Amino acid sequence: MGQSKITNFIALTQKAAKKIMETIQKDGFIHVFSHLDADGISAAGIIGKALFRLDAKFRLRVTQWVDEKIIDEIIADKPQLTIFTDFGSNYLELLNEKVPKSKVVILDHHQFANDIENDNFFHVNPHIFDIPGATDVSGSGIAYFVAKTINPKNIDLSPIAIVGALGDMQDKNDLRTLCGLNSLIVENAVAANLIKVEKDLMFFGRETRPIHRALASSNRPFLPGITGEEGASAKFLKNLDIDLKENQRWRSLRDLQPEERKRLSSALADYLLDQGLHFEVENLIGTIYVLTKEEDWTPLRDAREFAVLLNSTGRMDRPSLGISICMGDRDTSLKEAKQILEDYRKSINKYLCWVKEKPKRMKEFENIYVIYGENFINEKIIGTISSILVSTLHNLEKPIIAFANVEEENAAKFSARTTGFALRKGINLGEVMKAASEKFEGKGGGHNIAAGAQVPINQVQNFISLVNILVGKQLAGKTVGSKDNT
Ligand SMILES: [Mn+2]
Repeated sequence: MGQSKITNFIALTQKAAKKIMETIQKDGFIHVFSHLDADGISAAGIIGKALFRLDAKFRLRVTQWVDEKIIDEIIADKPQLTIFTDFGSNYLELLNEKVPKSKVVILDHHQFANDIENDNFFHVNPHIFDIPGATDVSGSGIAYFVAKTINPKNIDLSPIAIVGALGDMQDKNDLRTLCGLNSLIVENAVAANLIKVEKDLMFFGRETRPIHRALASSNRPFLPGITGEEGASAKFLKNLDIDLKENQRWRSLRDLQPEERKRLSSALADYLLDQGLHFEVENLIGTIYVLTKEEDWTPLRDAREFAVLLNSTGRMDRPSLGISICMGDRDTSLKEAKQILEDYRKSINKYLCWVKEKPKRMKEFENIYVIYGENFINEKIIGTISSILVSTLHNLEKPIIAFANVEEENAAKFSARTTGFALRKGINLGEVMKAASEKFEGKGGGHNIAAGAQVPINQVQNFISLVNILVGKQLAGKTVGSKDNT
């Protein structure tokens, strides 16, 4: 990444920071809107804390998207400033029409249509400088750069920006290390003794899950015979002389001695090689971000576990708990959030059982699998369900498309996921979702491996048929573009 790009990007964050400070000096009221995933909640927490420290008058709201209702609210309340974090760039046109440009700050990292006039907004987005917003900086990262300009003390929020980036899965690099602008945030956090960076086994639940459960719940790497089999997993560990418990308490991966860690890593590598899964070996070890000021064995100590906790508060309609934790509450909010995380896991399990209960709920088409979540699966959780199910499919070449209805909007929300295997065969779900949804008065897009779309409920069957056809085209080696949706 070029140095001038970074310099220009940072200059723009400083311009946004200045706008925010000017508003506060005039005692203006500020509305903050943020996205409800882990990154959006982190971003809201960072901006919230920065505003709180300035004694600003402000209000935070977390939503799934920006819509007419939010715009109407801004028009009616006339706040002196509205800040959008982790979304907003794709609503420039809508905002442009109705809200004075000088009263809007957008801190977003999503791709946006570049034919849209954005000069007069305080619009901070890495794509303006050709910095990749999917890997180099997240919504919370941008919020962090702004907060740091407002007050150097806000460097203590750098771990939250790292949590947000990991929540958005920006670690798609060798050894799952954060790169680009994200690595500048990591440098800040390490220098302030708030983050410790380690290389270790990548199984989820490093602080909170018993080791045998961490191994058994792993989909990446997928361990045939161990994934989904806690008993087999415990036996595997016992054969390596690794104790599952210490002083009555279950040991987690963080508790392994260096010697045990080595033994387990090489045994797992051998195991994968024996199964012919040599490509999974590289997924065993990765970069771990430890929040050193957080308590041991809590979900806040490991940045990826922290992100999952935040995500659950958003998905379960309790984002204010996540925001409070980001702003520093380690008391009641944390206690409640832990319960929410449990409830979230239970509802995911409930949905997974529901899908498996009847064949008509998950149908196999020629090129795709479709999950009919309709009115049963919560639309805020549908993405999680497809992410989990995609790794359990018999045919790795077929993407999974899950949908839930959003009755009040008369829309069906689709979440599409596929595998690295299918990507190598030419699948790009972002292109499929965009082309197919636009054909039926919807909207969609995203990444090659994970994408989404929204279409009117009465177009669901047509949309599914077209997705099936377009995926078939990609598997046959053809590209799918916007003109390709007939
Ligand atoms: Mn984001």
